[in-house]
Amino acid sequence: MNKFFLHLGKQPLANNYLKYYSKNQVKYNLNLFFNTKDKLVSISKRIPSKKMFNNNYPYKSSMSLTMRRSFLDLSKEIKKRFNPNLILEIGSNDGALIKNFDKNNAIGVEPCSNLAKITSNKGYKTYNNYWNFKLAKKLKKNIKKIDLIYSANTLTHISNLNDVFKSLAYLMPNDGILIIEDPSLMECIKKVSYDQFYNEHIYVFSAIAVKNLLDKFDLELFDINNLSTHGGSLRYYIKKKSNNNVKIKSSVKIQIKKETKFGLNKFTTFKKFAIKTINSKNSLLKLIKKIKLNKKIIIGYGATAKATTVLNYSKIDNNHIDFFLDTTPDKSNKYMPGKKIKILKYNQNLLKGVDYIFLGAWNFKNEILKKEKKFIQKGGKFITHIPMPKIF
Ligand code: DWN
Repeated sequence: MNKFFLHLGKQPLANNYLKYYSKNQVKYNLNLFFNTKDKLVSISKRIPSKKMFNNNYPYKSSMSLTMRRSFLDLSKEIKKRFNPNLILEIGSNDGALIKNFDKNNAIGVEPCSNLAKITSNKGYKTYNNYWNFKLAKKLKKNIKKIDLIYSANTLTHISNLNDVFKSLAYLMPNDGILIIEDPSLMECIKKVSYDQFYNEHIYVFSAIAVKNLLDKFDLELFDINNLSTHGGSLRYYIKKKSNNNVKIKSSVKIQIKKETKFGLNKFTTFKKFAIKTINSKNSLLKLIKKIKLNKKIIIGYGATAKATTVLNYSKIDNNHIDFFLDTTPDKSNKYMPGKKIKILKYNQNLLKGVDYIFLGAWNFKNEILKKEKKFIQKGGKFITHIPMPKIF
């Protein structure tokens, strides 16, 4: 049974950065639910994938040093630990992971054609498709053996999880390895990062929910790593239940025990999160309004999908934030979704005269603080809403 716990207002498509501001940009109700049976947390409104992931998806994983490093480290681990002949990445984006593999050893699947083009132009076989059973069948027919399947921040974007995991189990050989990586529900709740929810993020997974899903397809977890990326993520290592050659590590039991103790299997946890979220929204707006009373300049840093949720939910607009800075070329000179706040191409000179930076990309706080030492030395301050709104 799906139980409602939070309404995050009306939200535009989180990555729909418009060239010309329109106050009529389409918005959808963003409501969060907890399923008492399978323990999955999801949003209710499902937008057709084609509306979100098409030929002009702006987000590129390679835009941050943190993510480039994380993918490089993972590629080293995969080679050392599993030594696969062929890996398949679902949601290969701009190739931040597969570029660390030889062209003959890695294949991408990417529904956004602008991104798929990047990896195929570099010589990587890239299927410009959505992940589904039809594609899994095609791959099984065309490719001899895929030893390892990897997918980061992608499966949570696909509505039909039964089809997702059925397709994965079908394509995996008996000794195959599946690694998936997504924001951790426990970290999201702990940090009150309600901004992990937007129309693209249909689910935010816990290990408990992933285990329940895998059970249905005779798959099982054999290791879990906690990562600091995207505000705290989990990397799940999965095998077929019939494969007894891989040992199940204690990390699996430990994570599930931690999550159960924290209450991720209980609806009351999400009711408490909803109250904290409402308080966070109110105090962020109050904090920003107080700063503006003193005629100070606030800008945003990192025009993230997460920031779209925060701005539209907290009713923050161009009276509060002058502009956003972002390094992504496809976001430059466009407007934050749902808001008349312009995004400018990152240039350190644009920080002159700025008093406060609102951290849209709070998940890259360390990387950004390192880069903006000058701003800090000159007395510049940051605003964050994670875990609670504050200035630092
Ligand atoms: O799942 C998803 C995740 C992985 O990426 C997507 N559905 C969409 C996207 O979400 P996001 O926009 O919240 O992701 P990020 O990775 O937090 O976005 C960071 C943004 O900040 C990028 O647009 C790049 C920008 N940035 C910047 O301008 N300067 C980032 C850093 C580190 C910087 O120094």
